[in-house]
Amino acid sequence: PGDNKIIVVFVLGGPGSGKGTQCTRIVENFGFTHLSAGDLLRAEIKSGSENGTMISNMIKEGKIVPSEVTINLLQKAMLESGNDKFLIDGFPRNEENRAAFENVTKIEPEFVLFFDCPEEEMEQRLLSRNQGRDDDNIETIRKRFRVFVESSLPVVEYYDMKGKVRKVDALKPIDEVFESVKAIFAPFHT
Ligand code: UP5
Ligand code: MG
Repeated sequence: PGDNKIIVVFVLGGPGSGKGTQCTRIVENFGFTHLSAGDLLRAEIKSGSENGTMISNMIKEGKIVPSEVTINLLQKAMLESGNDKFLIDGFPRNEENRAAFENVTKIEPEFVLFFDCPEEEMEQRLLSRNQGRDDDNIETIRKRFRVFVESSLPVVEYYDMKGKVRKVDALKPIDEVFESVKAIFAPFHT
């Protein structure tokens, strides 16, 4: 911190592990801008863009949207924010997302915040969330879990090999999870 460098933290973890919930708390305490790739994609559907139908169909199937779509949305949001510290939540979700983001932006993440949570707990959380998300039904939830294990966990492993993963036990209550998160973000205190 201190110079003009852009700081990116990737926030990863299974569906319902608490990424969005904890990002909100981090923003309140550490001056980051929160960019949820899923929220940006859902906003793109609502805006009536030409990609909307394709994105909507992929989200309903728990599939990963082509990286150029997601990266465009992320880059636009980064520019519009005027900030230089970002929490990128729910991205990169596969090896192709990761490589494309690096190639296009030339940005390497500072670290990866990884929320570790058992599937049974995540399933309960998603089924009781009631925010009307098209993908919060048991069929789509099972597909999301599969894609997470097969495509997204390898990205976490890639960064773990580089010593960049900060793993948090996400099974605990929200306040206790945030205590662990706070310790990791202490160097960014403003
Ligand atoms: N909750 C949170 N923390 C809790 C705790 N410690 N104890 C008890 N309850 C807790 O939390 C989920 C629910 O659990 C909430 O009700 C919360 O109160 C409670 P939340 O913080 O929303 O969890 P989060 O990890 O953000 O769950 P989310 O469902 O958003 O994760 P996903 O990764 O599934 O969803 P995302 O929006 O990132 O992606 C959705 C879809 O978009 C993907 O499946 C994919 O199709 C597409 N997508 C792409 O294609 N590319 C991308 O780059 C990103 C998304
Ligand atoms: Mg989320």
